[in-house]
Amino acid sequence: MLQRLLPSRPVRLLAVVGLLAVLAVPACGNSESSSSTTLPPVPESDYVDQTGKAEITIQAVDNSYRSQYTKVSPGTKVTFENRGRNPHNVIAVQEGQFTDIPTDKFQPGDSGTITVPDTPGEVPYYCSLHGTPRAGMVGRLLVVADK
Ligand SMILES: [Cu+2]
Repeated sequence: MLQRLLPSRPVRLLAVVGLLAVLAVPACGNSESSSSTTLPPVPESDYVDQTGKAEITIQAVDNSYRSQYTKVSPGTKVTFENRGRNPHNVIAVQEGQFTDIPTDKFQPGDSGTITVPDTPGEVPYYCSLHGTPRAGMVGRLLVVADK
């Protein structure tokens, strides 16, 4: 009787340790994924005000956008001009907010036009050759409703 009970103790201990490990892993994974999708905030005073215009221009140089942060009205057409010596591109961080300007159409001297959404909000973009969605060659449009 005693010999049949003894082996079950270490087995039960292993089961408890295994359960704790399973519970701990998803908690770590969730906090990492949520922080990587949140962009650093940009104060509204950092934005160049270009509201009330149907069309504006933003330059891409090596390696940044000028202006980097631009406030626009809904539906504005934004023309990006590559004034640098290197190829660049303009990629929407949130896929589908506008049609990306690909590298093969944004060589030095090229320009491409996007239309910002009709709804107020932030429209972050970046150059995938010289940045990531969060850092490097990044820019942001702030769409604000007309008064
Ligand atoms: Cu670039």
